[in-house]
Amino acid sequence: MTRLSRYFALGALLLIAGCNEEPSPTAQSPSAPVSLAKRKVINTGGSAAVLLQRTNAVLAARGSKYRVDHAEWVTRGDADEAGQIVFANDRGNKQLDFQFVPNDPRRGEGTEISYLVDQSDGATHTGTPLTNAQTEAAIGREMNTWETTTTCSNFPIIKVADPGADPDIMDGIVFNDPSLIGTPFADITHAGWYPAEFFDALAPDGSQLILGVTFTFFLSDDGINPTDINHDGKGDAAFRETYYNDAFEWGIDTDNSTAIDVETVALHESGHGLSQAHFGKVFGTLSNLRLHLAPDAVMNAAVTTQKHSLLGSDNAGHCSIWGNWPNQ
Ligand SMILES: [Ca+2]
Ligand SMILES: [Ca+2]
Ligand SMILES: [Ca+2]
Ligand SMILES: [Ca+2]
Ligand SMILES: [Zn+2]
Repeated sequence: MTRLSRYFALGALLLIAGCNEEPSPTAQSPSAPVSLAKRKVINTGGSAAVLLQRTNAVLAARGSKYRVDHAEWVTRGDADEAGQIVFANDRGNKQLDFQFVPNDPRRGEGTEISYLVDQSDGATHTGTPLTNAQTEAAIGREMNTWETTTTCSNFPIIKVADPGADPDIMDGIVFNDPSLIGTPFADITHAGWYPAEFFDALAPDGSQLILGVTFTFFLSDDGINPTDINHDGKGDAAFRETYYNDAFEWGIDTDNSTAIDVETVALHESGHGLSQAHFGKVFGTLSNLRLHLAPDAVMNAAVTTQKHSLLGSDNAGHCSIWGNWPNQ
């Protein structure tokens, strides 16, 4: 079966299952991990805003000191939609940026930025599968790219070893399972590869569009507004989580025409992890039904060619955020 027809088939199955609260097993991504494939997904009506609001209700009920602000996702350049940013709360034109605070005691002090790879969800299952070792190595390379090839910042980006305990929370919300609501151990968590259902909770046909999504969580005293303990006019970031779509085929050092290149997408998502937003304009071209993005950047809202290096605007965006961070 070709890649395209497989997605149409998957889409048709999801359509059939759409009115059934508990889809039949045949509607699940056939190769998804069994433990996740059997799980019931909350009904968001395909709305990320609904998901985010539900998330904050759950966090409030648990007495958490953090809330989710927004989700940012990236699509493929041959999708008919570009990536989006969706907010939990409509703050009107007062939408805030969120940035980490250096030496924030609530994040354990220090001026390094930490990341973690959830090794139990690092394998892929569509097409030629990848092992966790392969995806974790690609993530290590792109984190190193952010650490070593950006100008005007020189802080360490350190890897926290996977402790074995559940390091991510958003899967617990999507699968409506408190036992999957873990504890963040790093500033940036690469939460792993998740089945189609996870991405269909974000957008209609999300599993056919979204390659990866990053959620931004902020620290809050009142459960609504972010704190700003360093008075920089930016909400204080708590942590971020990135999820990758296992319904696509993934590869190592691929050109994104068939298998999606892990390092390219992870480099983009870690840009969000490091507080950058999408960059550039998106143009639709009717002649070939492809998106065009300009200027070309890792932080474009859609993924086209393989990118293992940062481009000018990616570095400039990084500098605008991290230029005043205490360097070591
Ligand atoms: Ca794990
Ligand atoms: Ca989890
Ligand atoms: Ca995970
Ligand atoms: Ca702040
Ligand atoms: Zn993005």
